[in-house]
Amino acid sequence: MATELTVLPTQNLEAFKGVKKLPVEEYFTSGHRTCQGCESALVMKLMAKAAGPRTVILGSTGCMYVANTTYYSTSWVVPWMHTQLGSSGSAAVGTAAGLKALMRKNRIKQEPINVIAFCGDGGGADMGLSSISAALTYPEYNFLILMYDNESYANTDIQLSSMTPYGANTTFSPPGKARRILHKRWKKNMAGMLAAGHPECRYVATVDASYALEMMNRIRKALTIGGPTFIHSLDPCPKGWDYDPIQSHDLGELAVETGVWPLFEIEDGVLKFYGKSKSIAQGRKRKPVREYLLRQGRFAHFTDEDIDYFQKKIDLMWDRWLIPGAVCIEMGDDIRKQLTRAEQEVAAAEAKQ
Ligand SMILES: Cc1ncc(C[n+]2csc(CCOP(=O)(O)OP(=O)(O)O)c2C)c(N)n1
Ligand code: SF4
Repeated sequence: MATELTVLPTQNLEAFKGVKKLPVEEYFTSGHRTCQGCESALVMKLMAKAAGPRTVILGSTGCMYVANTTYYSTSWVVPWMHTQLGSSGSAAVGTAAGLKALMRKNRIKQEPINVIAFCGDGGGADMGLSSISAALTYPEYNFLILMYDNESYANTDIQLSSMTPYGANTTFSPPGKARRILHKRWKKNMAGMLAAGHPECRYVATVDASYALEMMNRIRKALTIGGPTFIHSLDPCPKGWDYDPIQSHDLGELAVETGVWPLFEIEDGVLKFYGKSKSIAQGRKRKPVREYLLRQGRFAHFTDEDIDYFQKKIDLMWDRWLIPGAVCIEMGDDIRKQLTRAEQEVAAAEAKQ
């Protein structure tokens, strides 16, 4: 007889205590054809290691599909399925619902199985945004959507996406004589937007594979918390960002140290910075963005004026946003006054006691 299952339990994936204590098993292994120094491939490897063997992975079209899975060969050791560009959200819900139905009908063993759907920034922040948004409204299914962000449509030769940084040289925005900067839009705030707009989503985080342990532990936390969850990773891409592959790790660190990429997690509506971003939020000096930008060929056409503009935008985020990286809203004067009044009232009440 069929057994009723409402919300499936999740695996209890405790945080890894240190790199020396990591399991040796790999679930995304050799044989893929990504570029040397590809951080997105590293994200796949760390993600699979963090999730462990009882995991189903769904991959949206992009470098991490095309370069990792050729007919009759794959680097995935766990079950894996390709899904259309823009469908990571629907694939995640469909798979989680399918597993639940099979367990309810006793067609497969009842056990917690991780469902992870990944997508690139083109497939996630552009084409697949509506499907991800819809997926994050289903509290009854456990899944993680991971958006690996190499800041372009890398697989089809580095086209501009809504995650491409201001001014970058892409095949859609080459610097020219008439217009040095062709792409003038600022990068979309994906993690903050999804966290703010989806009350059923219990966990949202930003990660960076240069901080591998911290990244894996964010994945483990998302999978343990359960329900619909979302993680956004920033991935240096030697081909699209135009640098020597040996620099990938350094660039990942520089993105955080310059404040360009704040590391944070939002668990049940509570936001915390972590890693180096925590110390930056507490006052640690940020490195100049110049150090990050000028190591990448895609910004080689930048003048001092362009670098200053970029720096000012990053400063604005840290100085004026309600929460740097997450909530791009400033408090209006009225709210500020109200807060000051409330603080004064609390201080006065405390003084009376
Ligand atoms: C609907 C659709 N349009 C276009 C393509 C061609 N295409 C394949 S991969 C890709 C780029 C995907 O970019 P992104 O999601 O950022 O992943 P990345 O390639 O950067 O890893 C495109 C446009 C496709 N497969 N499907
Ligand atoms: S183009 Fe970029 S994302 Fe794609 S495989 Fe190469 S390094 Fe990785």
